[in-house]
Amino acid sequence: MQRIRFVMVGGFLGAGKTTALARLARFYLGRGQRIGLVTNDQAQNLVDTNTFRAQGFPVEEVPGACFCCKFDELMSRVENLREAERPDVILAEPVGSCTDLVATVVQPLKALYGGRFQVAPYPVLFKPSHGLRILRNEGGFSPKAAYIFRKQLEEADAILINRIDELPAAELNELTDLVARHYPGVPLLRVSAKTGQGFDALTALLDQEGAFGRKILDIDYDTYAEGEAEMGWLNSSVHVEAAKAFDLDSLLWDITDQLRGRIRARGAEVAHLKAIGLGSESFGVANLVSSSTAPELSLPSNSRVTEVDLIVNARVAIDPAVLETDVREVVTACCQERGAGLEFRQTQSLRPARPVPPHRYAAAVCGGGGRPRAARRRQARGGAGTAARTGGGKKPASPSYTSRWRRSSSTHCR
Ligand SMILES: Nc1nc2c(ncn2[C@@H]2O[C@H](COP(=O)(O)OP(=O)(O)OP(=O)(O)O)[C@@H](O)[C@H]2O)c(=O)[nH]1
Ligand SMILES: [Mg+2]
Repeated sequence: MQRIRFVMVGGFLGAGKTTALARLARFYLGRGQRIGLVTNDQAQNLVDTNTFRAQGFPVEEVPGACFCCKFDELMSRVENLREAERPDVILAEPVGSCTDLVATVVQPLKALYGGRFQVAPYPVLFKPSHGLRILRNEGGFSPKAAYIFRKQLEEADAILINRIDELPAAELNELTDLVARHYPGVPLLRVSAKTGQGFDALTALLDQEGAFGRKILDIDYDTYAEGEAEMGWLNSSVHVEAAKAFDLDSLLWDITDQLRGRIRARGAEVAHLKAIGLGSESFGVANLVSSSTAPELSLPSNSRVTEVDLIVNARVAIDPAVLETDVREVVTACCQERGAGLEFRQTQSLRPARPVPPHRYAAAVCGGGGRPRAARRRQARGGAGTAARTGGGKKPASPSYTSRWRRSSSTHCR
């Protein structure tokens, strides 16, 4: 049986993962390969799933927690895609606040499903709007959220500085130097998920075989969990109807822009705020990737509608109850301005729960299967069996639990 290529692209909230994966999906389709996409989120009703689906891509989603905590569900969604689409390539988008994916997703894939999947190198997109401030030590986010941002880059096989289509040359050069200094030896690509610049190099990198997906993090799950929990998370679905047609793009833009105003007035930082409007024959997407940048219509619908299903996803460093009030009030006001009635159908607002991955490999497995060397060594001594595979999210029971991770993180495959 031909093994399926598994391509996962990481990066912080709003870094450009969905945009990059849609571009990669088109690339693989153009090369005559079949594809399937898997999205992931802390809650139901994902803008990204609908964005992929509206573009005609086969997509499955894993809601409720990150891939690392839902590894078995990820595999069952991939199995659905395998049965329905017979894909050559699976493209996976993890939650942007998630890290430690090499130990909790890439390694289990190689160890437990190595006969079915070939895992591509794991690239991580660098988000300039927050990343520049974080690497300059100017803040941008709280220290704990910045910790997640840095850890995401630390486990990358390649770092992709995104948005080069709009970055001033001086900023791009500074970023290139900063990334090279903080992550020495890591391949660095400059790309634009929007225009496709740098994607020849990226697709060539993703085709490579070798010792990839092996950077097991030395990570403190307390800091990681606290950093994630600083984020207010909201997913809301709303049905909107009006007697007279209204411009869908202006509704989406107004919602993101007015929310930006409210959030800025509260002094809170936006990680990513996005809204999709799904009409019967058209769709549009608006995004806001930080409190200090302008909203953007990333996929304009160029249409007028009388009926639309709206999904709003917001990830903001703010109390989720406050975020929910703001979203409800702004969406209601924007719809009423257009003479439209609305019904909030489903809303979830939360702080992400502590990640508790069912599989965590403390050492890299070799190629497409087998057990980590550390586990083999312990078994040979009649020790703790598969001790190298541990529940990563559980609070360390003793200092030795953490130090075992740390010690074995440098274990290499033979
Ligand atoms: N100018 C520019 N905008 C980009 C680029 N890549 C992504 N964007 C924009 O950045 C915003 C966020 O992009 P997404 O692809 O949704 O980011 P994401 O990483 O999937 O976000 P989450 O799933 O929320 O973590 C959208 O408005 C995109 O159009 C790029 O290369 N250049
Ligand atoms: Mg996305």
